[in-house]
Amino acid sequence: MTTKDATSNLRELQAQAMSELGALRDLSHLEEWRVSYLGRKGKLTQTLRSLGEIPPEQRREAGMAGNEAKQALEIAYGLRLKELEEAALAAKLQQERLDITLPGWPVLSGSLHPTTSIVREVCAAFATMGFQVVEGPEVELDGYNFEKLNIPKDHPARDMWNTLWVDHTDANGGRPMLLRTHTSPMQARIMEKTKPPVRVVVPGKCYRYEATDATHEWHFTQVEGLAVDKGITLADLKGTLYEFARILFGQDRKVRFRCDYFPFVEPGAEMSMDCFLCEGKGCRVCKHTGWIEILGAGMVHPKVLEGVGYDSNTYTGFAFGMGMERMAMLKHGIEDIRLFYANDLRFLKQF
Ligand code: 2NL
Repeated sequence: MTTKDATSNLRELQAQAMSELGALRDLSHLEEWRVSYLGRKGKLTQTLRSLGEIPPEQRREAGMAGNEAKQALEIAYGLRLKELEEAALAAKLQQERLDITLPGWPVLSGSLHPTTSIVREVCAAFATMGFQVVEGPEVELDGYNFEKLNIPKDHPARDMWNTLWVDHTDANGGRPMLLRTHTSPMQARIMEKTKPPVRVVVPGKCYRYEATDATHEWHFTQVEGLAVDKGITLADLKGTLYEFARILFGQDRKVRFRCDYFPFVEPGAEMSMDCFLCEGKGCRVCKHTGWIEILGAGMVHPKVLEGVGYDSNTYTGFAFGMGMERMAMLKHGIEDIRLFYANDLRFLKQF
């Protein structure tokens, strides 16, 4: 091979390589190109190696052309590599593009159980009239649930509360325990610990050993209230509970008190309000009477006051109690109390 032939071969090889390089479209083809020209067994490398066959004194021209070709291809390769890498990155970015103008996934939010909501509403209504909110134990002593509330053992009044007794008498000196049938025992506890004036409402779960139907549950939620001070009269009871009915069911409400019996009050009464739906004309909610019974109340029995250490000649008080599920049923038009604790989301999601 003459140096002239080798030189023209190298120029041709360089031109061919350059034109192929320009036509390449991606990095894997570029790598193939590099191996095929600049690799250890590549065309350029082999051609350069073959220059050794030319006698040394004639080699100069071909050697220069070889160096030129190698340098030119290496530089062109570097530039092309950078170009294709940038193009690949741009394509990847385009493909993985995040459209931040798309709306996000909605965050699912829960809601309060209807019992929780109504307890809060009722307590807030009494709080505006100066009542404190207090909670007490659900497992109670017979002494607080019954005896201190003027309901002695073996008295027929006990039949008003079918009681769930707890097999737990050893831990407290043999005194019988039960699941509280109302939240009144906490009020007795408060009176024992506090001097009048006392104004409290006590919300909480209560339990009765009863068959379940559309209007009765064996567990339910009650709010009871108590106010004791010098000079408290039945007028205070009526005014306070009237205001309560107006806060919860609307400013136009009327209320009606009729005698009722609860062993811990004297006199005792039940309070009704005119139907908030038909305004007294008669409808399904008020069972066509125009009136809805919402709570029981009365003046605290002197025996109850004496039992917690108050002087019943100095102090008087009123107390009241109401069922929260019943209140929520009225407000929302719920027809079956068993829906409250069935854990059916179709029911719960409506609140
Ligand atoms: C009802 C009736 C009532 C009371 C609860 C009470 C508590 C003490 C003293 C006197 Cl410590 N009374 N509570 C009084 C009258 C009625 O609830 O039908 N509740 C659903």
